[in-house]
Amino acid sequence: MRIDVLTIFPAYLDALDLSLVGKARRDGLLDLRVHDLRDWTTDRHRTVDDTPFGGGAGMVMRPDVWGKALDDVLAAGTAATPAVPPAPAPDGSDAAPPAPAAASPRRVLLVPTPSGERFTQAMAEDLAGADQLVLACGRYEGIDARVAEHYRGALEVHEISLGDYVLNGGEVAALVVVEAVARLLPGVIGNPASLVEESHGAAGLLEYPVYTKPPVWSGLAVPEVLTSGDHGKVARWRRDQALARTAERRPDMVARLDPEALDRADRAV
Ligand code: 6GU
Repeated sequence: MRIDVLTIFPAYLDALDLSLVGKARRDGLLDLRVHDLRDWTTDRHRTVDDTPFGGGAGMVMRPDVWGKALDDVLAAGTAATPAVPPAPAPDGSDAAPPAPAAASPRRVLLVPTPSGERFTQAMAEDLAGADQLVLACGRYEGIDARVAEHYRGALEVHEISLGDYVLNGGEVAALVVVEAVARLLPGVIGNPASLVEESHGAAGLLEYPVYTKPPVWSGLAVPEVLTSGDHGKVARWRRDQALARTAERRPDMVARLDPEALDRADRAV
């Protein structure tokens, strides 16, 4: 997968050299490029913003600068993921059967904004299937609304929000999206089993509490069932804990559970 991040603060994304995402990049599983939006300005002051039409506080990011930047990174992404398979050798020496026509690459423009739709694990899972993600990080009062409108004609565009609070720009959201998506790419997480039981996974529940050594710490013992060796009992205890925790912390998630997916023991919790 290719991911392009456009920002006026490229250093914000330096953290993506670290940990699993950094390793995925070095292993060639993720082609992540961070660009300075000001590289597409043409004036001496490298201006990216201007005053809002209609008046009001703050500044708005100019659509012309964004348009040039986005056209360039989208064109580069198209070149990197050809829609048409390479032609066979002209002399027909390549005896291999013709490759099936490749599907056209799926490119998605993501615009982080507190007025966007909420970014979720389901969205991360969907985006992990794309060929190219472009994250357009706005600052100030946001990006001129014509930018999202213009690109909606040519590709998938999602304005996304992390939650109900206001940040100063889209960079933190770009970090969040890259990490949430990259860890789902094949080969990024050494043991894919660790993706199965996590919070916001298929079960629709928060994860159960976890424990490791020492068995007693600060006067607190690990729940006995976990050291019993009874795998059936452990599984039931974890399911109960996940249900109780979700009911307590996220009643909205319980309301969305499929009743068919609950068994009698679940209902007793
Ligand atoms: Cl994606 N951007 C900004 N600026 N603030 C936010 C947000 C995004 N999500 C929650 N608050």
